[in-house]
Amino acid sequence: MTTSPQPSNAEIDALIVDALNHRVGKDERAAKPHDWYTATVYALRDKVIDRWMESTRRTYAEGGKRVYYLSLEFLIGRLLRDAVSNLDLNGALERALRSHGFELSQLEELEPDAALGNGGLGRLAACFMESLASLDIPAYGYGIRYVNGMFRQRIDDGWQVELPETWLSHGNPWEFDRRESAYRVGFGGEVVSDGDAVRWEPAEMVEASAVDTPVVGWRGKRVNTLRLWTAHALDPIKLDAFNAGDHVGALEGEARAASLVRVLYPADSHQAGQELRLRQEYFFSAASIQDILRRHMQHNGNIRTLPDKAAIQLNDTHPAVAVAELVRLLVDHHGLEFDEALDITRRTVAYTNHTLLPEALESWPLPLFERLLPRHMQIIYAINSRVLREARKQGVNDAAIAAISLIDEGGERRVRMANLAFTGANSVNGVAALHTDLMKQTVFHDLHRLYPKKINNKTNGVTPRRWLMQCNPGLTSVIRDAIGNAFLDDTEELSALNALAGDAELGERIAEVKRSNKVALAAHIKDLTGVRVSPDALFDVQIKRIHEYKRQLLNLIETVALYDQIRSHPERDWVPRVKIFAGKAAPSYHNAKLIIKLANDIARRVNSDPSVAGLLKVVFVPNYNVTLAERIIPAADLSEQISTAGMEASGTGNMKFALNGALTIGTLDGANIEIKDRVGDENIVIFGMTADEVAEKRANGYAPREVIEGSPELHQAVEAIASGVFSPDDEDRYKDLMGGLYDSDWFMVAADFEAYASAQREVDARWQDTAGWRKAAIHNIANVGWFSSDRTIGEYARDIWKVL
Ligand code: DL6
Repeated sequence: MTTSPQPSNAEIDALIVDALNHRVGKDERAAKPHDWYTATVYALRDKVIDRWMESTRRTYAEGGKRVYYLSLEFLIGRLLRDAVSNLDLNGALERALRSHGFELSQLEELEPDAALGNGGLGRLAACFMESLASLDIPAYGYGIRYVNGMFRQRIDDGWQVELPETWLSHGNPWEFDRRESAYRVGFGGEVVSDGDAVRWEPAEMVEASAVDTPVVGWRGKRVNTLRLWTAHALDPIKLDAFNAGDHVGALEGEARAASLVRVLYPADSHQAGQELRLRQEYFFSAASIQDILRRHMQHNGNIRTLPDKAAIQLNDTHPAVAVAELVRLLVDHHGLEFDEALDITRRTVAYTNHTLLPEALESWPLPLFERLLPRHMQIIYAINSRVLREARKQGVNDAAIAAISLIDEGGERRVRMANLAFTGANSVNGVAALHTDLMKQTVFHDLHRLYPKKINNKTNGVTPRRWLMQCNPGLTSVIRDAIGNAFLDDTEELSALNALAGDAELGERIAEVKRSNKVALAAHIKDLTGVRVSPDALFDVQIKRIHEYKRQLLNLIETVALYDQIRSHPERDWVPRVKIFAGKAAPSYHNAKLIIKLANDIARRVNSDPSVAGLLKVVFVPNYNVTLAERIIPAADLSEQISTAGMEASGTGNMKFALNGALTIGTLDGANIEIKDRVGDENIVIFGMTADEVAEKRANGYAPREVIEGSPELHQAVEAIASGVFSPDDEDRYKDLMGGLYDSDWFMVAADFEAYASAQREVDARWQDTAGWRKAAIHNIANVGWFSSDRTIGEYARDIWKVL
């Protein structure tokens, strides 16, 4: 690899001024801060482009295998700091901007968050893209360039209000419009027999055209491409209609195409169900597969070598239709026999599962699927008949055959996308050890018996560049002073800190950094919510999507119980706490929205009660996104990872907090288990039922009413909420929500309450032992280097893609 020399300060300065003058079109005196921001990105982009071209040339010259990561979501957040830091241009850029009266940090604030994802799944895709480039693996990410990404959340009188996110309103200097890389994508129509061959004649066509964003790896080693598709009508304006006075009808095709890329569906854990969603899934899958085949044929000329040159990873089932699309193109366009086409597809495609929640497993009504994608329906039937034939040959019983089938025949017939992805892939992976085991035992039980070698585990990871070095430069610098720089290139080198965990001076320095991060967060919270919080209190944080299985409700009920306890026993030595919540609820998820309102109602009451002043504050920080996470995580003391065991596939926030020195209070769920194994039992606070115990309790009849009534603390808190103590303006507001706990409590809030409350008191005791807490924080930082997405991607690369 050849690397371009680092530019001097003068060169960077000249690049920025040149970009300002010639690309933004502004004179230095007239330029506004946003113009300087845009010019800075352009200047930096030029440096990125050099390496991008170099990487592309090298990939072509080496002729190796490429990785293609298909994901409906890429939650990339801001890109400026990422690029500056990975190219090691912080110093030069800061000096150049200062000479014009700007701080880099000030310009960074002008960059909108690219919120092209809902949460964990989309953020994982973004971390993976960065790690792929950092590990020098030639890779493309494929997704959709949504005009409106994840909605902006405003809190009005405690309620979530959804507003459109307009991240493109000032243009996007990071992206490159590639109108020449365009493909046709069809919908509907019919399948026509043509001798031995069949031909799909779609009723409707749109054009997918590529918009590329460079993804810079650590130390600029490689720059890969994130290729997002946008949509156009083939005939953007029907002139005859326009001339005949039908001005709206003339533009209908373009509007219809634009609707495909207009919005990201804001539901992360239940399937959206609408036709537009299936259209989006097919649109981006079809464009991506065409692009992959075009590149393969251009450079290799032989379709049969595809599995040696391409590894296609499906991020959940959203791109599962790509299996049928690849088979279709191999058979209908490249003239292969069906079985060979399926074999090539299987050797090329792999699938990652991210959830076991039944409501999140995608399936489509068969009539809808058949109407929209008639040829793909035929192909799915053909795959299904082969899979079921194989199952019968192995003596699989009828119940298992029904579970394996790609078509759900129970009730309205539906196409099961997880079964399509499973049977069309050579590898099916879960995202944490427990999740992978549960996949084998539950949703894929019968498919796993038929294909016992497919399921494997790849525990998630996060990029340490964004989630340590960039978001927490203070901590990074203290660690460098303590153990040197090796951890910058291999996060597992953080383990050298273990030997220093008892070093009081190091503990003090890390605590100082934490405090200054808390001071900064406190100021931000004051700006956003008007609430004043003390940086000397324990910052207890639960930030993530609002979902009943993540159990923000357990945290809130315990907050109310704590509030009652402090008022009843003011004489006790309470640990001052700030309870920090943030997260978005899917707009149609009633209980999740009510939980946001409850957090805000509790906050209003607690924060205005002088009897707990200085001891308890509650804040709900609006509009949770990547940038907000980057501010909150470095300032957290306690990380709440309290999902019902067996329900959180992995979690990645849990890894980010531990890496920044927060202690976890958590259940034995998802990757918490692996975090516990690495940081050690004494450096994490684990409570509650295991996944097996949850399953057993559900199976054997669980009586939450008895549990609630048998626990005075819980009973009092639940009754206070139910009776309107926190909602005097509408006393019945939480009656049904609390009633649900008495009647069914599917998420085991009551069952885990006592254990959770006593775990919180254990946290208090640990916090009061300042030296012990600091030591535990250091052991957390030291032992979670394994959760780097570099390690995860290394495993995918070796075990699944075979590119390392
Ligand atoms: O694998 C990334 C992430 C996990 O860490 C979370 O535990 C899991 O909930 C999340 N899943 C989703 C929605 N899945 N679907 N479909 O975001 O994936």
